[in-house]
Amino acid sequence: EGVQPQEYTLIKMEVVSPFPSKLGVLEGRRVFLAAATLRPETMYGQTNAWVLPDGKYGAFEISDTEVFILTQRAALNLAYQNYSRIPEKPTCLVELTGYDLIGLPLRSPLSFNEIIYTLPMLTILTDKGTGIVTSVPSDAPDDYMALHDLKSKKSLRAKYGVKDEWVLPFEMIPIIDIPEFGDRAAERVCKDLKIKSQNEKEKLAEAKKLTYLKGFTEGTMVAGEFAGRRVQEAKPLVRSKLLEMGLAIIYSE
Ligand code: A2H
Repeated sequence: EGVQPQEYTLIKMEVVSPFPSKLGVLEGRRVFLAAATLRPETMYGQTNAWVLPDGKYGAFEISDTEVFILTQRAALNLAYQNYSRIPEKPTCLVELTGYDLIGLPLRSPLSFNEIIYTLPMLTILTDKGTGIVTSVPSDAPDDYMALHDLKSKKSLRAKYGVKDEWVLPFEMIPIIDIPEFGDRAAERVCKDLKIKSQNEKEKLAEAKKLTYLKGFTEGTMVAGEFAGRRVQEAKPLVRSKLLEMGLAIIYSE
């Protein structure tokens, strides 16, 4: 972690019932995967959620009716930020691993895809954010490569029990146009840098730097309510909208 606190937007990705047996005790409540993002303006282009298969997660009571699935560490941070049924004390209703979450269908705020699925990503850090990431392959190089890996490798899907229909129908959605990179910047930069898989960490860090900076300073929205506006303008507008509608919360660490 850096010296400066990082402020994320936590996107409430709602788990669609009926729940699988592992989540049976949660039936009757509203259950969300809580994904930490720095790019709320890209939420129109979500294609899936990411979890770490071997990661440890829990389902924590946020209020009388709402449950968040995230890491214990993030639940504790949230409890200190006043998101817990019992003040400053996260209550875990069921312990889970990433494997338990793979395949869960979700309804996520602003997403053009009405239902998206929870899929494995092998490079998720459990000591950052919530350990849950929402995937926008048009604009995030990590998301693009992880989805590309799953789409192109049947054996990878088989290894993690990923069904074809959770992955193959989901195409990139153009959200932001960047003069130098076009409207699917992550794909363009991954191809330019000849990145082969999600495991090429150094190249992906480079790709992230390129797309993140250019996207913010030179990007224009091409989809959603703020189409035609600069990314710099749209970002706080989309964020406020999500917060006001109760579809997201602020999370700092
Ligand atoms: B971002 P920073 Cl479109 N492990 O959201 C790995 N990656 C994580 C994570 C974790 N535990 N928690 C969050 N992230 C990802 C959207 C996005 C993101 C776009 C483009 C770039 C981008 C959709 N995925 O991030 O190290 C989340 O992905 C590149 C910087 O705290 C989150 O924002 O700066 C970002 O990394 C936070 O990373």
